[in-house]
Amino acid sequence: MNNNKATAIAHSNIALAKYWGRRDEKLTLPNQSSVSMTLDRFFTTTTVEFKDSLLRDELVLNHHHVHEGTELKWAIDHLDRIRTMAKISTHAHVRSTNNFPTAAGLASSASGFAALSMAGAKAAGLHLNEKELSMLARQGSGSASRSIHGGFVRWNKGERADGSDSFAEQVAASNHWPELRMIVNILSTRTKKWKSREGMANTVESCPYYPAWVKSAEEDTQNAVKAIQQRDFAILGPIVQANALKMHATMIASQPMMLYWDPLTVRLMHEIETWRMDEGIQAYFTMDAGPQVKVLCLEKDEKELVRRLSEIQGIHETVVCKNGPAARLIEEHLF
Ligand code: 2P0
Repeated sequence: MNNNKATAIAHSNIALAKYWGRRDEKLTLPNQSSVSMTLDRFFTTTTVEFKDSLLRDELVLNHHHVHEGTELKWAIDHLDRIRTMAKISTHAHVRSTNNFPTAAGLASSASGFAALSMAGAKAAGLHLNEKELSMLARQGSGSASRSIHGGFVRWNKGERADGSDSFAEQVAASNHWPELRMIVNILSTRTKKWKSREGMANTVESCPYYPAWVKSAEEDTQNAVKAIQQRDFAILGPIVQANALKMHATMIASQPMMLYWDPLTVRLMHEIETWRMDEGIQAYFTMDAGPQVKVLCLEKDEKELVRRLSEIQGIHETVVCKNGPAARLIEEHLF
């Protein structure tokens, strides 16, 4: 094989209207469409090399060799998908680094599987278009389907059983809304209690509100896309916050309950709500499968929000993100 080594960078994304629940576990087919904003400041860099001399796949994640566990299994499963598509059986050496904490609800699997898909496909000699890459990334991790693109991205749930219509598409470019900000507050860097796919399965199975969430989430995605395209913050903000709360309501009402929030998460929710209701600071919160609070706002309120957040004890780090670019191949390899 020639050119059997490739490196890609993919950015993480935060869903503005979220995905929670699969209709097909194996193919990662969601019960609802979702829409996200790709972030400029959080990304994964991954190098993949297929080598005849390797007896097994090797994974180095954030400078540590991974010898066992779910991360290794998921990476090998994904390499198997790539090998099947490329009709090869060669093992690979994979090195991947995140510039942010892994698995703490900051969408590391989104950027991780998007980067692995792009670098892996290229290293295996495949020539995939964006749609094919998105469908490949989706099978590694649902949200990764969205991290193939920059800007604002909708993942269409699709209808077909084989998943051929379930892929992500850009709905607005990364320069479409330069004033929009996502302020990411890292409250805890410990690994989340429930991996998303287990958590979703638990919700689908046990939450009595799940069907209502699915219906409502689909409408939220449609309305959020319209608001993004019209750059209408007064419409988008409330949809984003309410959508996150509805998703968390289904998590909390599952058996066993899944409460991803820390006390500080709840404190920030109160603060942001008060700042907006009482003082007119246009900010809305969203949380994923972890305690971190992400604040959606416009440039005009960014400085004041960052100042206020810096006065709250217990926040490890506050990172102001803008809309970020698409996944891409780069020439500098990690090894
Ligand atoms: C999202 N999340 O839309 C939702 C909101 C978390 C909460 O997608 O099981 O790592 O690999 O498909 O993509 C995180 O779950 O889950 C996620 P899998 P993924 O961003």
